[in-house]
Amino acid sequence: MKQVHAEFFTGASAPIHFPKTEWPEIAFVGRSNVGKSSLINSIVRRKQLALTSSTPGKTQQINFFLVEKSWILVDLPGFGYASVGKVKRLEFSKLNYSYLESREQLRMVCMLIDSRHDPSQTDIGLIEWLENHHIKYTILLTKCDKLKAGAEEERKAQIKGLVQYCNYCVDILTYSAETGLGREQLWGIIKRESKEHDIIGMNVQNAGITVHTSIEEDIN
Ligand SMILES: Nc1nc2c(ncn2[C@@H]2O[C@H](COP(=O)(O)OP(=O)(O)OP(=O)(O)O)[C@@H](O)[C@H]2O)c(=O)[nH]1
Ligand SMILES: [Mg+2]
Repeated sequence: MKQVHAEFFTGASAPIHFPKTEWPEIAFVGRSNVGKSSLINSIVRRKQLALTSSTPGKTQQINFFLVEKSWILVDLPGFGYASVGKVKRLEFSKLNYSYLESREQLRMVCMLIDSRHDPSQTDIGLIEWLENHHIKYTILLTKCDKLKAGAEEERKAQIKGLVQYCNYCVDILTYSAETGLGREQLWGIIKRESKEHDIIGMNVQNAGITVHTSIEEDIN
């Protein structure tokens, strides 16, 4: 399988630091420790591109990773984890919402939910927020390798019921960053959603470099 080129592009702890680029972006949101950074690493087949930790609250700024010099994976801090303290928690959530509300190049959100548990109020609130803001999202049920056989389908059916009247849910995937379950499907969705807009063959200016986007190519 072709090696995926991915590199850290920049980090932002305030909206003023969001990069002024035009590459399409796919953002990863969800509760702290749900597996956002691990999932990003699994997509690009790297162990430590995005830093992960068993202690919640690892990602403390919005990190932008440029993939194949043509689109960006965006790793957001986790929502709603009490141990980082109330002030930090509010700071992260303000930063996250200002990114999600304002980012024109955002093509789709990957909304992560821990497959081992019922969706929390935070998860449901996020889905409602994305719906109200007309932002497309794919739900990824994470850590499926930790479930007993068959349980992932039960969880998927439960989430399907939850979003049955939703308009912006693109798909629901079971995922494991450990085994790679769901990776190929997610690639397909990301490719399609990134392509659906005005970027094919467009020259994108960034930091003095002209990049010819080539997402027609299979990025796997
Ligand atoms: N078994 C298993 N463990 C996982 C999986 N994905 C993540 N983990 C573990 O879950 C923990 C949290 O993963 P992270 O990727 O750091 O989670 P995060 O959502 O980025 O967390 P914050 O940055 O704190 O918001 C780490 O110990 C990972 O090794 C998975 O698919 N399977
Ligand atoms: Mg993280």
